[in-house]
Amino acid sequence: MGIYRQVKAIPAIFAFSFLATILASCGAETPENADFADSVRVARANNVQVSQVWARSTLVPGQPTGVYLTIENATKMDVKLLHVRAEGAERTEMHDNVHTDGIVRMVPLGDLVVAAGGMEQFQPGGKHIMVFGLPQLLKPGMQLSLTLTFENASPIDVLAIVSANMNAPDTAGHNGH
Ligand SMILES: [Cu+2]
Repeated sequence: MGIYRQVKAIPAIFAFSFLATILASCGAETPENADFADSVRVARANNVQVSQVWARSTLVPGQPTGVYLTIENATKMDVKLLHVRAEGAERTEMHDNVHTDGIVRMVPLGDLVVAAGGMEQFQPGGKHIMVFGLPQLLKPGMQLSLTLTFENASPIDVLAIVSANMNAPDTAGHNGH
């Protein structure tokens, strides 16, 4: 009898976490007085660290937007970033901006190697992650769940903070003031 009750409880837990995931993907707004630094997730997995994670706000649902972040690789091996998934988005692509004869073109990046002991940055005007088909508006202060998948390191989940600015919010990646 006791065992039956325990078994029955498991689907309820799954259902709850599934619901929580859906709510998170809707970009729940952070309280206005929340310290930005507190809401920046700095994730570590195998000494690969992701920081300065933010997304450009949108004016229309479904409008493609850019996501930016910094990856630091403190391991002794190169790691290869294969994909960045944004929760709820139709798809994401990694792009680089290439300047040729005064013209800037976006070119797809198949993957991105972060050298052993090195760092790579996605930032406005350079490499960026394009997110397509997000059903919700991204308003400043919202959060967007991202999952980074590597060829030879554990996946990393981070939350991007939505900002209307052209640069990372001032406090991104800082601890305290
Ligand atoms: Cu692009």
